[in-house]
Amino acid sequence: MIYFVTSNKGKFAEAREVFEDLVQKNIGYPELQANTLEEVVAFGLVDVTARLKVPVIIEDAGLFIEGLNGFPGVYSAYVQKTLGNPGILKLMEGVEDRRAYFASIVGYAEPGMEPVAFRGEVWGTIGFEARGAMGFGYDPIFYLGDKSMAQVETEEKNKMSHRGRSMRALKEWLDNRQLRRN
Ligand code: ITT
Repeated sequence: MIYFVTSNKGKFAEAREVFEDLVQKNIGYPELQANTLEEVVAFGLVDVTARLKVPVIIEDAGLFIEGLNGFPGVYSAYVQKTLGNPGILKLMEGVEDRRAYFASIVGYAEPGMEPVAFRGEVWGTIGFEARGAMGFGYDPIFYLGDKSMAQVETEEKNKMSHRGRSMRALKEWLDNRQLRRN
């Protein structure tokens, strides 16, 4: 069994499709004001592993918009809460380069081992309007082709998403370690 320390139900539902034995723990951890998602995860894991003496996952994600020089990036959670998707669409008015990517860093640790981290990314574009009611956060304004990520089922989102990729990379690492031990 692995604990996923997160407050975000959407994240948990997606990760749960990759790891069947996952349990959500909404116990919080200090989010460092850092320049990279990797630093946030490394710092968070130190706190979480000090409290939970079991295998744990934490994950930090962000949306990076080319035409806004990578904004909201590490501020994605704060910006989603304050400006929201309407605010981002407004900021994008007149911005020509609408390419954007989501990044996800998943960190894993268990007692007696050095933590490991894996990155996943997906490129798309910021649409001109919000569409769809699935997913969460920035999904309604993030498009892959002519569909937003809020217009596809979790299973389909996972196939190409930043989180699907980072979680599968971790899963592969854990499976390979198991094979090496056998
Ligand atoms: P934690 O408790 O796990 O930290 P969180 O919701 O604060 O949950 P993040 O800091 O990693 O998660 O997320 C940054 C923001 O980006 C947040 O507002 C999310 O809603 C949004 N976000 C993350 N992953 C997303 C995804 O797959 N699709 C759309 N928005 C996403």
